[in-house]
Amino acid sequence: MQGIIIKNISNKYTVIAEENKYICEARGKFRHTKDTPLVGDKVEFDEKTNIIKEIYPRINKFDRPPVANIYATIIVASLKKPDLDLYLLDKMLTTINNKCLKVIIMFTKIDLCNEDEIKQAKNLKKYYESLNYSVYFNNDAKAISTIKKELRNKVVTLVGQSGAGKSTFLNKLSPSLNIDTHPISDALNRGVHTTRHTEIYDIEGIYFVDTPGFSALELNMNQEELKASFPEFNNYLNKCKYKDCNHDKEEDCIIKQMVKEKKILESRYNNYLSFKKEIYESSRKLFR
Ligand SMILES: Nc1nc2c(ncn2[C@@H]2O[C@H](COP(=O)(O)OP(=O)(O)O)[C@@H](O)[C@H]2O)c(=O)[nH]1
Ligand SMILES: [Mg+2]
Ligand SMILES: [Zn+2]
Repeated sequence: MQGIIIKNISNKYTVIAEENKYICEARGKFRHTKDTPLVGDKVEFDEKTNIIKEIYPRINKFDRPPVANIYATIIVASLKKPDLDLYLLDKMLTTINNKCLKVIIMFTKIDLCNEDEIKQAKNLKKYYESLNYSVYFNNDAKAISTIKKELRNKVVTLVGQSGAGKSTFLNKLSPSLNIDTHPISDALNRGVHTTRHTEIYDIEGIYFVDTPGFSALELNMNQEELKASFPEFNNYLNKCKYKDCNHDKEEDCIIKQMVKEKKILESRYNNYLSFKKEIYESSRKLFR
């Protein structure tokens, strides 16, 4: 039988298959291959002995939290309360990089914006869409139904600052859920996250990974990977004076030129420079 692992507590795997749950174990061959099953894995198991026999090839694998096959990440970013933080948004995009097949940006609280801010938000939507991300506003009912259709039967994760509107979004997907939502002040006062096990919840046929660990944003990459995580740079591959241009202090850099011409968003470029510095500094720490 085929199923998806939705929970792992002390190597007792809860597998969901045709709406039923089975508590399975992995024995024998997985001990030798080091390749132990992960939450998110699609597996073949014996429904009589409850033994996992096979792990299907993964589309990706994350270490913290340990989870596999995340098809999409939904980034919830509020425009107000808390104010839009483009550094954080770009950092999340870079961290996710190309690991997921799909990235969705969900802007919230446009109802709290003034006219100028709405205009700016719409321009941002267009820009990020040009980078091949799906971008929606959370008050768009059509967006909710599109997302429901697109993510059906997929493993999905939801990230974003505390107070951004993640719980509110889940309630919109499935009104019967009734998850607690908190104004920011409350959210901040709820204390530190306690570590929990990773678990997947089926919400309207979408498998949401509940992942406290995903809030730790580490730029675990080298400078080349950083560059590659900015899709807008790829449009100008090899057009700088130096083939391995870092688009920083170099002269005749097409990327800097495009920022001047407003073809590349200045905030994106500045965030790129910040990430570049952060990666450089953490690598220096490593070798000290
Ligand atoms: N005005 C407005 N408030 C919202 C919106 N989305 C969420 N909120 C409010 O923002 C607060 C934080 O939302 P919540 O879903 O708990 O955020 P979470 O911490 O990301 O789960 C709550 O008081 C929500 O009612 C929105 O689109 N507009
Ligand atoms: Mg919440
Ligand atoms: Zn350059």
